[in-house]
Amino acid sequence: MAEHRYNPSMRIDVLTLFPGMFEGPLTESILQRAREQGLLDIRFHDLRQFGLGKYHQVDDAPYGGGAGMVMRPDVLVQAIEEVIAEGLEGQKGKKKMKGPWCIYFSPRGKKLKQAKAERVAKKEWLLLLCGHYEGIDQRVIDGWIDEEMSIGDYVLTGGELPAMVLIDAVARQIPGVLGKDESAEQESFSKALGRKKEYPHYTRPEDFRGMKVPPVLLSGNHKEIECWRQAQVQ
Ligand code: 4G1
Repeated sequence: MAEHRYNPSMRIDVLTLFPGMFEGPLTESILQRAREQGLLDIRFHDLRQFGLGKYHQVDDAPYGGGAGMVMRPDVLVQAIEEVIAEGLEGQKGKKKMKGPWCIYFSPRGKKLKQAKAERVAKKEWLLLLCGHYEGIDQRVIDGWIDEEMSIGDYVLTGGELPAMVLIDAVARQIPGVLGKDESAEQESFSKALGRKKEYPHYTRPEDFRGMKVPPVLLSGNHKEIECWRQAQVQ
């Protein structure tokens, strides 16, 4: 019997100089299962392949001087446009899809929060651009990027880890990616406690090296347990 369940899935194209960095985190556990189930279609594109000349140059010195290198706009836009064209090509015959929502990870972007992850999860196609060196030419951001996003205030070597953080946060919002139990837990969690902090967790054994589980959690009184947890997140 055909189960009556719609099958929303998300396509994510990642443009990066280091596609190998994504291998571990996205091929294990929940994300790998989601990819195998066809809920997540993630493709990596090596920016080096779009580089110029014999050495596939992707960066150049900054106008105005200063340290470091900047990623060239011609290389980046060539890559962006090819990836979009290829994606639209693959859609022929199927449902018409808008172009991707293009995100560039940068310390100048707005900070990623849960509400943002939930909004981004509603898109059906994301293009994630990972910067390196000092970043990318501003004209790419002005002309091709829909959203500049940061994961926090610290110095990183590139946008790959931020991209993985976003993929993880977004993927678990896609219906079917989490198991029934996991998503039920998530729902009751957000209903009862809002999107605040988590409460402390305990599991067996009840007494671990003299450290006891708070008695209220063993009481079986769901009202009181809820009350205790609520108090812990304030
Ligand atoms: C100035 C941090 C530079 C860094 C000030 C969070 C950081 C992308 C992020 C940098 C990056 C601060 C992020 C810095 C990031 C181009 C490639 C920029 C690496 C780059 C606070 C290096 N969230 N950093 N510059 O880290 O991409 O998304």
